[in-house]
Amino acid sequence: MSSPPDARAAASQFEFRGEVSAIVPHGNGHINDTYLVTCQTQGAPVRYILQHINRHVFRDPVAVMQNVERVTAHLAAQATNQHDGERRALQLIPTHDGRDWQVDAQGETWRAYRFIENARTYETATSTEQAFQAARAFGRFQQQLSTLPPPRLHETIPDFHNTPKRFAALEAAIAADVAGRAAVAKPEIDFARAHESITGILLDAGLPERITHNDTKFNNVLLDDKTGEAVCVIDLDTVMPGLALYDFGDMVRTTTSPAAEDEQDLSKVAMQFPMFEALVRGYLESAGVFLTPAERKYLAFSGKLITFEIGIRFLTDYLAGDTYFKVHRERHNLDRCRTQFKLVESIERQEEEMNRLVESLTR
Ligand code: ADP
Ligand code: GN1
Ligand code: MG
Repeated sequence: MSSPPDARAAASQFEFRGEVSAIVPHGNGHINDTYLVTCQTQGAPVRYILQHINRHVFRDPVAVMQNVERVTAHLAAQATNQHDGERRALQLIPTHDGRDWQVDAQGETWRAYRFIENARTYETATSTEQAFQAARAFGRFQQQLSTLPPPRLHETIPDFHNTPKRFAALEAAIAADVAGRAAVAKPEIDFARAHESITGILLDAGLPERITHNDTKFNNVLLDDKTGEAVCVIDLDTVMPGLALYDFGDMVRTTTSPAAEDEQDLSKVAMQFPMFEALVRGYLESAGVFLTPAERKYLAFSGKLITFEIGIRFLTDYLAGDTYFKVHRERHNLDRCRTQFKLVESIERQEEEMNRLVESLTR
């Protein structure tokens, strides 16, 4: 077993103001380790976010950080003349030797951001206004990055949203069944196989490549505590070339259902139509300026596809013995898979109506 990452040692390498007084784990991410760092200064305490990049998942942390440097700088440049500009883009804190990240003695990569105060993330959305805000912010994020100068961003995880490849990985995990779990997961495996035909639809639709976030979970946008406005899009490790619909699809997955991603009571999982409508309205308000007719046509479908895709990723990891996503209980990945597949069914039942709504809003 390797030792846990040493956050205290890592924190000592960054140009934080004042003395570090506390470092505590923060957030609910499945991949990286995030810490909230508090520093005592002569005035009010100052807070930072310190993150350790999971190099089992991100094989090239330097590529991740080069993308993050370019993306944060580009977004910050566009935020300068906006109200509240310094809260609108993540800001990296340099190390004592002037770098934007640090590699520690164990070869682990760390970075730090200014903590954006008076805002927070939520695991689930509770109002249409929240859904609207998130979608408009992720759409604006895509729009702002459409002017990022070359070169092309690194693909930090190749084929990240290649659903046919994700499906092939699932089949390989079923065949290997290394953890002896395929029998328990038979209903989910059957569900996945019954849906194989949808996996290639977006890739075959001839949609334009854009710069996309690729992890637009509702908990990856900070909402202002007072106004509820979306302040800042966070979690930039997977920003890379992709399809706009990967982002819209993941918003549908994480914003339209009132249930948590790992809810065990599946009766709580459902695609709520008013939330979908709010997402479409919010997204079109910002991304409407560049979306092509073909992209609009697949908005509803993308919700089904990305929900299915993350579902098969959870199922694959369950079968592989939980090596990718952090788990906190028995069958955690299977529970996550079940909520995704339940949501796919819910979307399927409403897909025609969702398409009609999109058509009426994009005419
Ligand atoms: P993960 O990849 O583990 O999901 P995130 O980058 O999303 O990591 O960060 C985890 C949580 O930390 C977020 O959900 C958010 O609540 C909080 N967070 C991250 N960055 C900031 C920041 N700059 N300011 C305030 N809160 C932040
Ligand atoms: C992971 O790191 P986090 O929790 O924001 C995953 C996403 C999944 C998500 C499912 C790099 O995101 O792709 O959609 O879990 N990130 C990576 O909740 O695999
Ligand atoms: Mg996150």
